[in-house]
Parts: sequence; C-alpha cells; structure tokens
Amino acid sequence: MFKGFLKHINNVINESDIIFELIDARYPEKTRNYELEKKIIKKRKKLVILINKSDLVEKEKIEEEKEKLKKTIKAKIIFVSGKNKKGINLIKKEIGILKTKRTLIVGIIGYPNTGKSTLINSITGKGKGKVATSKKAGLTRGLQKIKLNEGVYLIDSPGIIPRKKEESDLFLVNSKNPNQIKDIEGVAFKIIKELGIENIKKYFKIIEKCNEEELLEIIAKKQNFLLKKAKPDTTKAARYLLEKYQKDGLK
Ligand SMILES: Nc1nc2c(ncn2[C@@H]2O[C@H](COP(=O)(O)OP(=O)(O)OP(=O)(O)O)[C@@H](O)[C@H]2O)c(=O)[nH]1
Ligand SMILES: [Mg+2]
Repeated sequence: MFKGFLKHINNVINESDIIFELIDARYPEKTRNYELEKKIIKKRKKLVILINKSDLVEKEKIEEEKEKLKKTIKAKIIFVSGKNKKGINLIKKEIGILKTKRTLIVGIIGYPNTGKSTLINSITGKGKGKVATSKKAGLTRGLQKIKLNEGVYLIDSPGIIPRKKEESDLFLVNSKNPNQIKDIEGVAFKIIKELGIENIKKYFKIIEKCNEEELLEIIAKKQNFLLKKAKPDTTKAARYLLEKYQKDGLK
C-alpha cells in the first residue's frame, strides 16, 4: 500500500507546477515530510508550506514556529485554516502569480489527516466539485483532480508518511487510526506523557494518585474492562484512551 501511495505522490510532484505541503500547526516538525521536500526542491518545483489547522494554536506559537521553519527551508510559509477558511486568499494569490495562459497544476500533499481535502473544498468554494474528508486518517486513497477555474487544477492526494516513523508519533499527530497501532499500551503511555497525566485524569474524572501504568488500570476498572479473576484489562483501556484521543483529543 505504501509503495502505491508513493507512486501517486511522485506523479503529483512531476505533474504539478506548484506544490503545497500541508503540516499541522500543533505539530509542525512532526508532520513535515523532509524526503518529499527534498524531492520537490531537486525537481525545481515551487514549494509552499501551509501550516494548517492554525485555528487550534495560539497566535504567539504560530509566529514562533514560522521563524523556526524559515531557518530550515527556502520556501514560502503561510498559516491557514481550511476549516475556518483562513489564508485562502493568500493561497489563491500564490496560484495567481504563476497563472499564465497554459494549464496550471497545483499539487496538495502532506501526512494523513493534515486537512488536505478540507482545504481543497475551502479553496474551490461552494458549488464546485467536493472531495471527501474524515476524522479518520487515510481517507483519500487515489489522486483526484479538481478544477478551480479555467486552466487551473488542484490535485488531492492520499496522505503519505515517511519511512522509519514511530507509530506513537504518527498516532499523536492523528496520521494513524487506533486499529493501525501495534503497541497499543506503548502508544497510550506516549499520549499520556505528551498531554500530561493530570489532564488525562481530569478528562476521565479520576482523583486517585497514580502513575501512567496505574492510570490504565484505573480506567479499565472504571469502564469494567476486566480479564479473568477481575484483573484489569489495560490493553482494552489503552485502546479506549486512543479512541477518545482520536475523537476529541482528550479535551
Ligand atoms: N481544527 C481544524 N480541523 C481541520 C482543519 N482542516 C481539517 N480539519 C479536520 O481534520 C480532519 C482531516 O481532514 P481531511 O481534510 O480529511 O484530511 P486529509 O489530509 O485529506 O486526510 P487523508 O485523506 O486521510 O490524508 C477532519 O476531521 C477535518 O475536519 C482545520 O483547518 N482546522
Ligand atoms: Mg484527504
């Protein structure tokens, strides 16, 4: 599956005149695809980095991240929110600069769930062809070309993950679904650590003093996830925690 997707993405890079890489404003570094960025630059294609979901972070953090990013790559960086339709005019301006008489192809790439399809719908607006979006990672599976206006096409692509990525990191940035995780408890610990045990306890309304491991046991007991001899089923509790994280970010 991975190989097939990579072939698609290589086609997008080859075909496009300009490529927008979407990264998640909450985890900019964790959702950058350095391999693809290198490939795009090598092919001398125009790369624009879109820090999407900027509605979910504080303005100060946004500026800080932009400065950090600027130091690492020679590309235009724009903050957007596909959901709130923020920055859409700036994107259209970038497309407009390149528009000549011939056909212009705009590729949209990024990790699964970074909001590529949602953004395309915001750019094209009402009444135009819509692409499907989902809370679950990995919805878009093939390439889809959407007409923006005369001679300008956007390509929606499946989310792609670089090789050698930790599944806990991929889960944290919503690029993997709970049923794709092998080490369920390991990933649950990572999520608890990242979000802070006190926040997780608050979410599950737990007041007892406990560490990460004990927390899963308490959740298991609370939910009645029990094994033989009433032993708490911590794997099931961990899966429950992962599902909640995907649903509402445990907030
Ligand atoms: N808060 C917020 N959520 C967003 C934004 N853009 C997309 N989302 C949400 O993120 C989830 C994924 O959106 P999609 O547009 O399907 O993401 P995608 O990158 O196309 O995902 P794949 O096709 O699986 O690679 C959905 O639940 C969207 O509602 C945004 O700007 N802000
Ligand atoms: Mg999609």
